[in-house]
Amino acid sequence: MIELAFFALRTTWMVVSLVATGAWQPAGRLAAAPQPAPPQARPPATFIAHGVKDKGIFSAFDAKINYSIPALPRGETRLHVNKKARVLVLYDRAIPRKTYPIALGFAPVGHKVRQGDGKTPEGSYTICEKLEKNLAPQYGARSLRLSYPGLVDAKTGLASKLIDQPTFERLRDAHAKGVMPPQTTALGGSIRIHGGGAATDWTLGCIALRDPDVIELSDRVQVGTPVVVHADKTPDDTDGDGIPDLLDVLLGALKAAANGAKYDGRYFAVKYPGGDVPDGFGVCTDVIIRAVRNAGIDLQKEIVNHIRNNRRLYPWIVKPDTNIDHRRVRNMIVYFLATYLLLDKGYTTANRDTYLPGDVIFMDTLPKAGPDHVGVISEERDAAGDPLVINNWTDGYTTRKMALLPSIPVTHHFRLIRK
Ligand SMILES: [Ca+2]
Repeated sequence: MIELAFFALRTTWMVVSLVATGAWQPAGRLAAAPQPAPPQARPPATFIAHGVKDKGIFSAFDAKINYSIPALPRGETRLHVNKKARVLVLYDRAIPRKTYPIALGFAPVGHKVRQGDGKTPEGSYTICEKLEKNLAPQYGARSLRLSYPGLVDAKTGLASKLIDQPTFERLRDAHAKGVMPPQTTALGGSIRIHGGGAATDWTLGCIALRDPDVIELSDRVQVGTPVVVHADKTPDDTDGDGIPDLLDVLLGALKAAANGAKYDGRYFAVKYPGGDVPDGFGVCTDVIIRAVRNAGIDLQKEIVNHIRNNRRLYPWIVKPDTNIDHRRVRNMIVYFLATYLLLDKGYTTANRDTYLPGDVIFMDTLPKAGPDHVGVISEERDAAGDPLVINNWTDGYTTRKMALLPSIPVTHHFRLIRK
């Protein structure tokens, strides 16, 4: 195996230091109306530490996975809520950075139509008020009020005679001015993202988070931040668990590191499709295969099909082999170049902030011999500020985070966004 020779050489060459390393919405009711206290229940065990139930690999490690996110550029974030999956996704521009578990109202299915219906509105809104202190206790640690009723809601309410023309005009004018729309019409109001807990659907139509989550979230949004609430979809979510693919890859890599597979370059016969070497073993490419599989994408099948349909791109393959072809760096990089967004071909202190958790990098561990190693950028940085790389280095190592940058040259930096 080509990789065997490379890794054996790498072991001797390696001189770098490797650090293992309902809210309370009164739902249109008057604020003075009786308000139930938030439940005391804690999130059930099915919620993993980072928050959202992840459909994917190595579920035994779900509860151990957690990560925090840095401060994000002000005014660039946006939120997406998937009601069915009970997931809120925080984006920095187009890039998902974290998911949070949420709770909804007592009637969680369907768009909010009128006050008191217990539903959470679906549509495009913005945050129109942000409160950090002196909150009613049921809001928990923070309150981010949404611009409900929106213009679409107002038009629908007018058409169905829920509201009259003057009320419609007050709503319309508020949206034209970009101020908080009237909150006490028949359409309901006071719809917020707030704290208080996410274990069960307990609000009157708001979106409730755990307090530590809503504090982190509130620090990264402002009045005017867009919020899209969807009934049952998250964009770019191949496996439909509500977690965008890019974050699923990061979580998969973190779980692979928690699993700590021992480096083992042997040839394994594996099933096809969906094949994997035994959980306790793997090489560098298996980290990527497992991480991407956490998004519901089978790189074995993808690469095997790509080889079948593009033999000229793989002239070194005489006889395709579903057991091993997808596990070779040389083949994986051809597939990645044809499929995913290549951001750059080198790592420097100048571009390191473009290296985001979940990005996949190919490396040249033997000087100028070409890419022979691959890993996933982690959420953690070393003392020098360089991101640690989740990888399976070579014989004697296990899958783990390591300080490879900037010592090991990066040949290709990919983000797993399809071209
Ligand atoms: Ca997903």
